[in-house]
Amino acid sequence: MSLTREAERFVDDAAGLTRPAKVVWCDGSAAEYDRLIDLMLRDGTLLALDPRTHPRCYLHRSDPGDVARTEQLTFVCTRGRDDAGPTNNWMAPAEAKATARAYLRGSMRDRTMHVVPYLMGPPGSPMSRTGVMVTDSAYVVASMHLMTRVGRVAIQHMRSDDDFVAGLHSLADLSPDRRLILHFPEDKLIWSVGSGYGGNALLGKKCHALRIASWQARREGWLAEHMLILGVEDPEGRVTYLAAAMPSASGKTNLAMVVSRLPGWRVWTLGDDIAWLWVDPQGQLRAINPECGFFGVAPGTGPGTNPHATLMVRSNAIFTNVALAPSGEPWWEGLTPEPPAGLVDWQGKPWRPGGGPAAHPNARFTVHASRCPSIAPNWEDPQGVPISGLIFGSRRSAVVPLAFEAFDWSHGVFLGSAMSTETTAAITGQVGVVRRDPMAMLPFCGYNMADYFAHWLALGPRLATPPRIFRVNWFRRDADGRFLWPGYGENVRVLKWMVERIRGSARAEETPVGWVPAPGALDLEGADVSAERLRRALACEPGEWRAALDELDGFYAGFGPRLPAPIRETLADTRRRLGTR
Ligand code: SAT
Ligand code: MN
Repeated sequence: MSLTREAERFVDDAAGLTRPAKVVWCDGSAAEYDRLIDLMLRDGTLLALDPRTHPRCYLHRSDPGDVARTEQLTFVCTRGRDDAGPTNNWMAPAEAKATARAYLRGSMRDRTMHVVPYLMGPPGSPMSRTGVMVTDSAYVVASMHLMTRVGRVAIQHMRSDDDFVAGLHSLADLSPDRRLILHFPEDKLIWSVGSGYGGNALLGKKCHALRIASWQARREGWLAEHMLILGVEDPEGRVTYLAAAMPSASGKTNLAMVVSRLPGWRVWTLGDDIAWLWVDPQGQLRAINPECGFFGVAPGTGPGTNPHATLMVRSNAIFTNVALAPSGEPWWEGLTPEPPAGLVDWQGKPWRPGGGPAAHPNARFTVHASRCPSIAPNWEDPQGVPISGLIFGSRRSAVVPLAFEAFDWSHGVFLGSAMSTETTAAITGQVGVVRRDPMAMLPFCGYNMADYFAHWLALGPRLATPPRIFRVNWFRRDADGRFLWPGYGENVRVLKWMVERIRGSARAEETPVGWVPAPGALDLEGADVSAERLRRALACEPGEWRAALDELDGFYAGFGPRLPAPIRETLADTRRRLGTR
């Protein structure tokens, strides 16, 4: 099946620039996936893991300088600088292309260029979108097979709506000095050169489904968000759908697949990273997951923290930068309490206890969503699922309570805009420093974030019953540095409270920052949490908040007059409620 003429022209131009030895058109078939895997096993890009314990599982060791997203090399290249806004790196489109062209010229010489038509979203959904990416990385193609719908289904969709995002990807020489991740939202175009890492290279993911899609979503009145989607089923079998935004490597995959500790309650998974949300004709917010796979952080994933993920990566998974046991089984910190003897680390070197982590802290697994034991039966419904609650979560050792609820839609948007978080290994740079991360979209919003806040605010009045908006922080610590809340499976208690708030039955207490669960309102039956520790996890300390809001004020100042007035006013209201001392 051939591409549209416009897509073919893009492919020809890309080939003219990069000069591949061969061009291969991908059809998305299982046979094609097998061929790619074979090829990579032969050229050493992949190692086969133990086929008895991990059938059809492979290990990829990346270039050691290419293990995470490189935000400093990621640019939004709008014609006007202000359209990218103060939180994005910006380059003028002509300059960006001229610089990248030098890295791309002839970069696929002696290599195959794979042409990958892909669909983001369930087949047949009016919300789904297509892309065509070209790449010289077989690893990227195989990963796209797991994460997106490749081939015929994409081409059919592309023909029916005559629209696609074009993506040019080349590993080139993998040098960080000649690496650029460029977005041209006005042209629905992505150029990525010099990295084979997930978010930099699987162009359907952050580049398309968040940066370009967020730009389109603003024009067209919907939302492209860095959110998981889950369904909470109560003991009567009623399912309530929630979407939750959290920064990279901060527990989205774990929450999306959480195994309930509460009898009768269970959680269904619909997505773990990206949600596209829109208002239906009845004024109901709905969501689809544009992806069909998971690209999750391996370290910290184990039977205690994420039993479903631990099971789902036992077959048909590609691992990147995990450690390897002599048995041919993959290993990472947190998988088992004790490392197996004779491990080699993520770079293939013999590993000794005390010699640093065996797996890279941002080591990943890539697996198709259908392998997840908790995948919702309706996860591919073209009409998506109705969303009754939105959650903003971040990683803060202080200030932010475990859980609270916004007063209304615009207060919720303010809470999202006010998020900050401690950085993780998912991005190159220092780990553990607090930075602003509104709606967990700092690295992914494809336009001026002030306009993004305005877009969120404008959505509220279009909603018949706006979803409740919640703020969570699983990561608050006591003075000794210990987490106040056990997290993981216990987080379902917080989800239950949210569902009961949505239904109007759970109690909450008003604080200056929002509604916090009232004493006794969080179901602690069977939990190992003292009432005192929970009280501290939920406490709102006015002094801490006042300081945090001063810092927030400085961040908002960067947007100048473009910052929507309701955001500024909600900040002023919050300060008034907190008092002056
Ligand atoms: O950007 S990735 O998709 O590689 C993972 C993440 O950081 O969320
Ligand atoms: Mn993510």
